[in-house]
Amino acid sequence: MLSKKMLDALNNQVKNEMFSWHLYHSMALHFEAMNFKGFAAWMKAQAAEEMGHANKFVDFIIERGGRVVLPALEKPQTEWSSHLAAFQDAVKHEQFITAEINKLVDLAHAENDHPAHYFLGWFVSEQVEEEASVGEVAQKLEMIGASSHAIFMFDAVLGKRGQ
Ligand code: OFO
Repeated sequence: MLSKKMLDALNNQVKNEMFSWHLYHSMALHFEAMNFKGFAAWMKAQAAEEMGHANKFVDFIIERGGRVVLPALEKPQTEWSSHLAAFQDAVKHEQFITAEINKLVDLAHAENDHPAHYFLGWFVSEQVEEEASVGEVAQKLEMIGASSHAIFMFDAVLGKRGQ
């Protein structure tokens, strides 16, 4: 059985992961609007992963006998000044999510909740990968700078994600 504190914190993480989906979907639609199909496909794949994360939390809460309460989601940003600006926001967002996961781990420890602690281990590793993947794209965009030729080539590369 989950403690009330743990249940509320896990429900809050469902909200965080759903907002990640919302934000990355919004970025995908921004790229779609500019006809950068590769950037859009990359972000759609990222958004789909986020809904997968939210569902992992949902399933865990249900398995532990808790009640999932779906949240209202904040309206995400809809436009970015550049490809780099969008990915820099994604990096900041992943750093925020990492901090939230770390807080959950601390809470699981404080509540002596071993199943939650074990469950959250997957997310601790996943956040290393999440920060690395958005960080890698942001770093490459920094190197590309204002070269539109390179951006078009990179669009084709990013479109291969998940193929
Ligand atoms: Fe769910 O890892 Fe990104 O936000």
